[in-house]
Amino acid sequence: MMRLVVVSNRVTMPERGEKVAAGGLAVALRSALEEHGGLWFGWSGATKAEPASSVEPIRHGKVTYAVTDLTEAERQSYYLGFANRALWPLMHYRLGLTEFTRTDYAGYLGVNRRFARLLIPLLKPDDIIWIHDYHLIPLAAELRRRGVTNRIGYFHHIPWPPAEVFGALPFSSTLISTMAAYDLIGMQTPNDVANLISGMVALCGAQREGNRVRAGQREAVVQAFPIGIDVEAFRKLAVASMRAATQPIRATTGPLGSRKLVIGVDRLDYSKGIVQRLEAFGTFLRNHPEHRGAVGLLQIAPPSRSDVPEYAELDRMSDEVAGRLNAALGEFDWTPIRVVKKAYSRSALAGLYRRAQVGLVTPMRDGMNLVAKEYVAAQNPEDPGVLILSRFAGAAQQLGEALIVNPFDTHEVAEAIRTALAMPKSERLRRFERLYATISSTDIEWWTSRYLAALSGLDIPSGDIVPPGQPKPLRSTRKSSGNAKPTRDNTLPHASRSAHSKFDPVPAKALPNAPSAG
Ligand code: GDG
Repeated sequence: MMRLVVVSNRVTMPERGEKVAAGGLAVALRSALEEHGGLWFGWSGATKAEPASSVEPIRHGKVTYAVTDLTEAERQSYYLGFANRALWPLMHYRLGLTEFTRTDYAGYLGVNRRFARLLIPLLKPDDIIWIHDYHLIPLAAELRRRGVTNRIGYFHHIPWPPAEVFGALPFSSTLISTMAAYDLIGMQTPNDVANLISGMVALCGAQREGNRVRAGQREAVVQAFPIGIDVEAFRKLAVASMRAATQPIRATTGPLGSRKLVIGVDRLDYSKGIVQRLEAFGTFLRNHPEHRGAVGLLQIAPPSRSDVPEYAELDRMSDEVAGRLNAALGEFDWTPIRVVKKAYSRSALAGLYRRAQVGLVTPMRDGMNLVAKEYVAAQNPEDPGVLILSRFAGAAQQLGEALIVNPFDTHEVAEAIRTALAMPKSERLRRFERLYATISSTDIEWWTSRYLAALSGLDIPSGDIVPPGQPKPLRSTRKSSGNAKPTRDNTLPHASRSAHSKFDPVPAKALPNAPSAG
């Protein structure tokens, strides 16, 4: 049985009493690690003066945790700078918000190099390595450069934009070429798969065949694995929360009585379209005054990344827009919009979703959007609410029975709110049943086991590595990862050592050193 090694930007450590959100991605990863016994490596979330040159693994049950602190300069350049001010807006198609500096890029590459150096002594020959998200794009190339031949997979949680957008990033060709160091690249949607593959072809001269893409001496399979949630656990949480009538539920059911509730739940992030959503709700009330006093919007928006200036601006803007609309449209006994900027328990969220007649999920761009799936999971199957979903959320590609809207079109969103509130029960039931069937059959356990089956089941060919400068058509010698049999029990089939040990490491020159800062 191969050991699983998960690498993510942040690692939540049970020993430190850090809580993992129930039903979240961290829980799914932790249970996959517990299933097989495994190692979880990443940033502790803390900073200290000197960079560490080694890590002390800590065992907790069947999982070993290995975390490192960052220096404050690394946190600024790698995390706040390149990851959150350059890659995050760029990947969400927001070129106008993308802030690139060479210092940040150097810091990003530097942390990825240090992660590689720290991880290598902890690796065993048969480990399969699963790296998560945009903070760690060049990590596989750094590991290959140092001779690591293990199977390495990557999952990209956010969108991947077209080459025209990604290509605006300085050093984009170099960065995108490092993706070929992975054996399997998981994306949220087929659209992201197409953008990444065509970006690799356009920006670094990669060759493609179907969902395989080759750059330099390496070949990666790129495939969509839409992430899911723990549907059953979330459904139970919603039922229990309503029964217990916790304080947030009492507050929305008690004094509001028969008033209807529209709910939005998002990290306070410009990709989520919160300001545009508030405007759309205002338009709905202006255009349909018969609903005034009868329905309210509750927007839960816990602050995130408040060290980044664009987030502070969003914080201010959302207060301003909600204040203006409430002043113009509210009554002495009715406030149309409530924006609460704090995190609630998952149980409270689940109960509020179930209480709300409409789930308003209108990101301007989103990798998947788990809130959309949580809203469906939490509904009362006998009297379900209606999901309004942005066509620019990855979830829209699976959840076609939602009311699909363009979040840039305030009028369209306003009309969807009206339609949702007026929707007959028979139609709500019909839509809900299909949505629920979809999220149940593609839940988080399905996602984890399907990805790991694909990564561990890849039949990686050998002996056809093309020397640089001598392109040769790709041969279909690799078994498509799409054929890998999904396993419900997360068993990792044991791939033969010879299958992957024949890979040549990426030559040392493939990933240039960090650009000089400044
Ligand atoms: C990234 C991608 C992709 C929100 N407020 C509270 C709270 N939340 C929870 C939600 C949900 C999670 O946070 C947010 O997940 P999303 O998927 O909506 O968005 P991101 O955080 O941007 O996640 C995204 C995801 O990765 C997974 O691949 O879907 O596209 O951007 O679970 O419920 N949880 C609690 N209190 C809150 O106030 N407890």
